[in-house]
Amino acid sequence: LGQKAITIWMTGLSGAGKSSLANALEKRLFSMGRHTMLLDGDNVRMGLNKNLGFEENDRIENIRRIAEVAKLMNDAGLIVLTSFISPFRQDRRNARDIIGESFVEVYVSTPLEECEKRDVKGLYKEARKGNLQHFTGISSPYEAPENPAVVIDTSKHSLEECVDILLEGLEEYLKS
Ligand code: GGZ
Repeated sequence: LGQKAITIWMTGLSGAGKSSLANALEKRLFSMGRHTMLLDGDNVRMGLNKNLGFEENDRIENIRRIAEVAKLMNDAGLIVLTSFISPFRQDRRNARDIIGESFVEVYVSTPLEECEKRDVKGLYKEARKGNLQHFTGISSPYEAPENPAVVIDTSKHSLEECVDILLEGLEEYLKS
């Protein structure tokens, strides 16, 4: 395909803007003639991983399977974008071990306060009320990356600005 097949691994809280960013970035990459595949909750947690929930062991398995799929797709030459909270450092390290050199970590660092204010699906409210167990940021930890390739806070820029920042940060990784 004449492109470097990397996995752009987005991590961040629920509501941080990972999916919107991944979708907008995918569109932009498409317009640049790149071949991509986006993995997110809609196509993975509804299918391949529909037997998994949000307890620690299920999240570990969720991330492991996503990493294995991303690797297969990289091997097929595709640029993969993943959009999962992936809250645990050890799991992201494991994903990096599976995917190898092609793994590029993007930290969507939108603060909890902002994510909770957005509360698009009302999940934070439910978690605060105690109706949702193991909710990341409320009743389950989020471990921020220590050395991500790019950091982007979606509360500080428009979506298109965020894509510009991402593309600039990813430029050296996308160069074939
Ligand atoms: C976190 C949860 C939970 C709990 C349901 N904790 O904002 P959303 O709705 O669309 O994104 C969240 C999504 C997280 O799934 P991931 O596969 O990305 O998580 S992980 O990487 O940690 O395995 C949220 C919804 O699922 N959701 N319950 N308890 N998010």
